[in-house]
Amino acid sequence: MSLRRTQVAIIGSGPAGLLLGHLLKAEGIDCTVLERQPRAHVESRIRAGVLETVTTDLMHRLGLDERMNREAMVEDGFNLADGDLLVRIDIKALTGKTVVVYGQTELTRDLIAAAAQRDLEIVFEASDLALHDTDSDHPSVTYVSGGVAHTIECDFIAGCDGFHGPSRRAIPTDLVREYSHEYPFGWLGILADVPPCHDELIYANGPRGFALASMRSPTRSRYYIQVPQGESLASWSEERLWDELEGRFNGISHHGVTRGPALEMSIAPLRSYVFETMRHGRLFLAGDAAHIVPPTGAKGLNLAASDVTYLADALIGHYDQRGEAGLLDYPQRALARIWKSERFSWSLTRLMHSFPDQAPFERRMQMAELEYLASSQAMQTVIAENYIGLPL
Ligand code: RFL
Ligand code: PHB
Repeated sequence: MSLRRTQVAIIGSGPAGLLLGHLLKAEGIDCTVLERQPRAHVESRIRAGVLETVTTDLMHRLGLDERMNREAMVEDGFNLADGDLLVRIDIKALTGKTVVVYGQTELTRDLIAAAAQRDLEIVFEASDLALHDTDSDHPSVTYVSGGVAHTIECDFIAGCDGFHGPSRRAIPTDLVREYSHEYPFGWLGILADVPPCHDELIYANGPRGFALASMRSPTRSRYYIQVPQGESLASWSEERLWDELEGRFNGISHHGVTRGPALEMSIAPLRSYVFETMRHGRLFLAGDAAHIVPPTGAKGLNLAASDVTYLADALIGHYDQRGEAGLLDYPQRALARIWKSERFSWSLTRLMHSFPDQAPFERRMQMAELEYLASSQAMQTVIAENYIGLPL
């Protein structure tokens, strides 16, 4: 049994936990990151690809942007398609800003690699983690590592443990409100070392549902297609998936789909979810622990980044003796941005997917909306300013 103290115990080494740990450490605040999975598992999870400036700004602020500056692909625009209609949203012309393609995997690797140099402790393979006395002045976290039981006493706990972690569940149910919406489909993704079919992302709808052509680099592609809820990966051979992608993108993309062996294939469910509140005493939730957006619109990781920007400000303010207002206001500040991103992700999901019970009228509404979008700069600006990320 080991007992020690830190100022902030951070649960989870996803983007939220890692960014928060580095932000606090840079201000001399002592913290420890506790992660259930092995390092190799965390570093190889394939997830997000598109980063807003809210996320890239954090990497600049931390001085951990060297590889990102070199390797990230700057995107001046992206495309929305339906059948043969391809509408380019020129985000740079419409907003003056851009997004970048830099995989969550790469961001995570950069943050983990820098931890040792900056004395940020990350305990991987921390099992049986439990939170204690979160509503008191002396919260603590217990876990098991290397067969030894550990207790960390702290001032604050940051629950950055994703949708399935224990932090959210440590808040009494009579104090919370959950808002949840499930979609009747998931995304089947494939990653392959083949050149992208188009220079910019294409989100496509059509009679066969949604498909997304994305990328990680000029030689690595990431594609997704809509599959029914509960679909098994076993029913999709690589061959079948490439056939489907060719059918979807060969007519509208500049270069056409290039096939190649899958580096990864997986299915992710789609849901919208918000947990209010994000604070209980000295426990604060951030990122997927408190909210989920469907990946249409690429907001999940970027919301984790905005949450921890607010939370780091609040904790730094507390330790700088600037008072508790930041900590008390944290949920309200974070949720204001979260709900707007929830709205955007939900509306883009609704516009771009085939719903099993969709009436012909609703399908025509999708087509009419995209045709209107094609001719209206005002509509394009609405999409563009949401895509680059609303101001902090
Ligand atoms: P994470 O990344 O889920 O990290 C949580 C961490 O907590 C650990 N954990 C525990 N640790 C200790 N004890 C326990 N009991 C624990 N239980 C869990 C987990 O092992 C994990 O390491 O949450 P975080 O940090 O909030 O980050 C959120 C993002 O990962 C997520 O929102 C994005 O990946 C969402 N997302 C996208 N977001 C974007 O901004 N742009 C995109 O282009 C984008 N594309 C995507 C996506 C998510 C996808 N999937 C798979 C859901 C594409 C897909 C397909
Ligand atoms: C990705 O490249 O993984 C990606 C891009 C855009 C999204 C979702 C995922 O909206």
